[in-house]
Amino acid sequence: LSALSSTLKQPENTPHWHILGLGSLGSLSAYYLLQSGFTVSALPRTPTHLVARTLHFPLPQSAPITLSLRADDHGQPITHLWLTVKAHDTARALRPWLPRLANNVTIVCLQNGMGTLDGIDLPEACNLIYASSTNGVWRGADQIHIAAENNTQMGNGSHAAPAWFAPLQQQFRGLHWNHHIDDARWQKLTVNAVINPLTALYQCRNGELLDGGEREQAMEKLADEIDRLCTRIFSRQGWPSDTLKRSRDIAEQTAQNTSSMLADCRAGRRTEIDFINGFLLRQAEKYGIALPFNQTCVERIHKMH
Ligand code: KPL
Repeated sequence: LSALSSTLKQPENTPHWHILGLGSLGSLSAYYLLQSGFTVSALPRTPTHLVARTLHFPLPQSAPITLSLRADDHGQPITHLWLTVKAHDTARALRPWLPRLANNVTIVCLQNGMGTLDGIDLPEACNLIYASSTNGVWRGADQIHIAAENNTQMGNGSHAAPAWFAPLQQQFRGLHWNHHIDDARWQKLTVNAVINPLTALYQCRNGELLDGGEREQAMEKLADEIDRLCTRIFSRQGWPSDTLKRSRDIAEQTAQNTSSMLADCRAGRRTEIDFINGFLLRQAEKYGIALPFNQTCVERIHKMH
């Protein structure tokens, strides 16, 4: 095994990163941050000195790569935080570290769903950068399997990316700065809101939703409600009402995938439904709109765990 360690020398004027959530995307991110020359510490859930993960890349990369990250133990302020915990775990995982966040902390939030940071008291001058990824990565214990490296977009609404972004982009496959990151996040959220609950409820792969029958009708019902809501939310900018088409396209492109929600259900883990369709329901309530089929799907998923 080739080994990469968190003790790589830190070049000048480059931040030290802390990672909260060394699951699949967190581990892949840690690997690319190290490759880019940054130093990285893990913020583990339980006290430990070292966190190890083995990454398996698709062919032609041959040998697995072992990451070994030192757990944070020096108590310095956290200036750059990479946040990759599961949506529903965010508040619990972040709370112990809040007092350590620098006032101008940069947080890269790479999570499924929306509303994960609602109600969390972040420092006043926090630079919140959202990221959205279509990478196919899954985890079995400390083994991380990278099935497909597609696209990861990142942004905070400004045109210019921070200085650390350029070296990271050179290493991180498919990474782009997108100053319209909110559009990308809404596009991903709405596709996840169609594919994820239905694959979990029908216990099927993404492509098996395209059955020309009941499952496709369910996709259409969810997508119609979501488009109705988004048309209201984005009344000024306009909303293309193409959720069904985008969901069908992604279901086709990822036909063999097990969605993250189905994987969570099968593993008996809590799903991210409250931050996907649940988030949409909370928005709908604000606008006085009913989303009955989304509501039913949320309730059914809740019953499953
Ligand atoms: O993001 C996904 C997920 O499973 O969470 C999709 C796009 C549905 C791919 O599986």
